[in-house]
Amino acid sequence: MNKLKIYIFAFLYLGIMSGCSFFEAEIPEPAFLDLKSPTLTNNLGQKETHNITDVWVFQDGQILGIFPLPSKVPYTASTASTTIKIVPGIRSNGMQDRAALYAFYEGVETTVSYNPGKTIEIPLNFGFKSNIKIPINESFEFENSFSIDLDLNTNSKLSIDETTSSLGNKSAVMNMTSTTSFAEVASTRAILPSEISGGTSYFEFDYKGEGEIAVGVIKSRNGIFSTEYILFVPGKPNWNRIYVDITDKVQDKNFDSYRISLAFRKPDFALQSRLYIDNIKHFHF
Ligand SMILES: [Ca+2]
Ligand SMILES: [Ca+2]
Repeated sequence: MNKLKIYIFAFLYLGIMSGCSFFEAEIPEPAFLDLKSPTLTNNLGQKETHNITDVWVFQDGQILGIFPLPSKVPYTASTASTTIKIVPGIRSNGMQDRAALYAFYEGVETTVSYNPGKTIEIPLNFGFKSNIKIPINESFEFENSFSIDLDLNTNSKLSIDETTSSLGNKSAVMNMTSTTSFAEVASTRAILPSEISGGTSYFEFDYKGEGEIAVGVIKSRNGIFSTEYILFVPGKPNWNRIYVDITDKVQDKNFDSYRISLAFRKPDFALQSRLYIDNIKHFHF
């Protein structure tokens, strides 16, 4: 071992024995952002249901990280104040490992002072971006815009329900029995390629009940219809919101128009089951 190496080892050893105080002196004490449950309000000022699970936190344009809610986020600054931007995040297609910054929700931005050791609460009141399109927006309060019957069985249809809802007073229910164990509906609204500027496209809704809901896109091209299912969503006992990424299915615009299709399937073991849906929204730019 030569002399230089011995010096380096001695230096590191002293550093460890002294608790690395010469390193610690370089690290400023953090302050904290206290982030609690978020709210989501639409452009008419009405509360919306959401499933914002985490936030993407930026400080002066640099990402601090992705944090599950609620969280206490540490930050330091070399100036007396710093700009914090908080962007809502969701789990795309309901998958825990697919954290996505949600392009349709507006984040919050604020300037906070940097007081080491102190905690500042930032209320997370999110909204919708102003430049988004919402071609389908259905809470089943006044009508049912998923009334096209694709399965051709008149006994199965989505009907309005007033016993439960995630938003407002009503939802839609698919009642399934041994003779109606599968049902398929589509949106009355058809979306044209000319309506789409490009970029991300999502379909989201609240659901609960027993069975499975499949979400698909039904495209019309030269008078021929084709349906492609994207995601199969198992029912849950309590209301849950899911975000379905349909960007890949619609961005190439290889259709004259498309609708959203929903298929419902009864669990094999059940004689009868119900699946409820509410607050359906389809977003694109
Ligand atoms: Ca409703
Ligand atoms: Ca039917």
